[in-house]
Amino acid sequence: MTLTPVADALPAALGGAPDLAPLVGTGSRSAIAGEYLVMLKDQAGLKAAGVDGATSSAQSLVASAVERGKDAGADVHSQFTDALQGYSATLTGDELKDIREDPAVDYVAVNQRYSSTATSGTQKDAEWGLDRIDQHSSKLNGSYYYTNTGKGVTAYVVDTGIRSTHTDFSTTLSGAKGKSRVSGGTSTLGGSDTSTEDCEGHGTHVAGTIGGTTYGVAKEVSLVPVRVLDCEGGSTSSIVANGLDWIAKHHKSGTPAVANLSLTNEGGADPVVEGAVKKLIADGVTVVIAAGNGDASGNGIPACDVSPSDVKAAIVVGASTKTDKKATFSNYGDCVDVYAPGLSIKSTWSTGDTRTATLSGTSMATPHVTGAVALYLQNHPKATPKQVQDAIVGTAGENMITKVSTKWPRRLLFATQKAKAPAATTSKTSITNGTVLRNGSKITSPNGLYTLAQSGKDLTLTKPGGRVLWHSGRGAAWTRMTSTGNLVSYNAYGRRTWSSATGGGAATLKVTDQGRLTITTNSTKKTVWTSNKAQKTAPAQNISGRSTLNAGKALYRGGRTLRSPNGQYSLAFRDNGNLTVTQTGKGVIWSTGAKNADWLTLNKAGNLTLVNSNGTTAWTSKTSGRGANRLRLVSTGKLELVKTSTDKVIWTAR
Ligand SMILES: [Ca+2]
Ligand SMILES: [Ca+2]
Repeated sequence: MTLTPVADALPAALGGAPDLAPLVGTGSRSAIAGEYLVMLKDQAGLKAAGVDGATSSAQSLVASAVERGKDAGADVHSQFTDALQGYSATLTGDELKDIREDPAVDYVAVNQRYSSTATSGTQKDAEWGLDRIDQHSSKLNGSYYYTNTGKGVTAYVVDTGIRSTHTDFSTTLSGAKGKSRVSGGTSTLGGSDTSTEDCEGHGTHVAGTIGGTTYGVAKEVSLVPVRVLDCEGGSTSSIVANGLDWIAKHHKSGTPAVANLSLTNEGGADPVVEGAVKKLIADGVTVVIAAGNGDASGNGIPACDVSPSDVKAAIVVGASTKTDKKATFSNYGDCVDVYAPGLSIKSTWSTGDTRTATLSGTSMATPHVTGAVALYLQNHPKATPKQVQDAIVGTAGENMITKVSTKWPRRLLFATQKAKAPAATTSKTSITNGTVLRNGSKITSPNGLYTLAQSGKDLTLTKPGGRVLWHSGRGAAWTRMTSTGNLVSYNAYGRRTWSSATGGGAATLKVTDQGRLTITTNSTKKTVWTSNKAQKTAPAQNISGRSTLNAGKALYRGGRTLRSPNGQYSLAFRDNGNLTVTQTGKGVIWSTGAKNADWLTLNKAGNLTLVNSNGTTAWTSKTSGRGANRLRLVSTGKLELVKTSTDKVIWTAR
């Protein structure tokens, strides 16, 4: 992206209202509606504006600015950290205003053009289907932004054939005439009808949405026609199965490929076609299938009731409208992995090399997903069909589609693939701004009693013995403290799965000695969020005395142990909650049995107790008021409570 012309056009007079960063380029004829470049001040400017961390690296300054932009609602596309510092984003009017109030922002420029040589770009005047799948917000901005083009990926179009000479398959991204990206293929219609050209139109339309230069999601994908539908769009199970079989033979193992099946058999189960689909998936080809267009009167029915959309290992696609509703005709239900635009979709047509047609159907939704799969496979060429399906489902916007019962999946395709986990925290006890807790890692309270762990299942706070005090309940790949003080869990594709819903400034997450998570602002040290009720404060852990525990001190469950002076015996409060005396070579010689407790302490009253962090006592020596002030493990293996002033033994464990 070239930014230099923008910087030249920066007279101070262009500044908006006081305290708003200038907005430039609004009058340009090549302006892309809703797309902006947010440029940051240089270090001197940041210092003058009193921005926190003004002397940080360009990377971290840009990362914080991006985070603030995202918090304002920006769909961020790319970041610049070299010659210029800033990022590009899709913004609504309100989001733009919020971002212009950021003191770190130097100016905001309207995005005006894209490089034709780059593999990423922004298509102006994109069809609404393309426009919709590059953004989370339902408010369309007229453009389609892409980071990939599907180059090197093969898309098999199992359909009526493809008009290979259509210009949308041969025009390059820079607008020049190139070689058609439609090549090879087969017809399994039988007899003398061996052409892979399209005498119906449907296949050309579908291929255009997958990979046309203007109408396509993946603008440089290779398109291979597998003609199984005749000039009237009809076929049979054996013709379709033969087509799928041909793909399995044609496909080179280990090369990225996807098959588009914008076809359905509303008669129900079809073991022949379903078997061929499963075989193709087992062969490593991702299969994307239309959910189907409802019953005879055009009302959607469960996709699990029709074939082959009942194949779970395939990615099954329902159709959505411009306002994110399920299209009336679209099938729905458990078998629908994702919805994609499928109403009034304009694409290439078979009756001429520049002809187009506008059609509706799950047939039109499916190629949007196939195109998105090609974009994904370009970055992950070795991904299995299962991994591809997980990525498409994981990236899609959850619960976006209305007019579908909330008991069914309601995801909307999101075609941009961009998430990368940020740096992991190096702290053992806290998470600060910009750092994350990754899957499989943990932080612990300073006293060592409480642990916060990130797993694929969720974020979980536990006490010794793995007993859960709190959990987020949402699966995540990592959890991050944002620059504005919001603790957010993300799935592996960068989609938010949970947040503390806090914010307002930099903050720190800690696991406290009282067994709770707290988010405290860095500036005022105010606690803005806690996970659960605080536990009782544990007595300090016994750190002196190799074989003794003094009154007021504690041994933590799973923590430090005592050893007899001769080293033959040890006292441990084990992970499973059992207080035991063990003799070397012989094993356990005394125990309390498993107790629901977190620490062992000799309290001020002289009573040895096992205490639960919720405050209840799980076990006691029943020696209150008898003056015991020290527990000792002697060389005979006896555990004794003594009164140190007289050395009188008050109690002995048996
Ligand atoms: Ca858009
Ligand atoms: Ca599926």
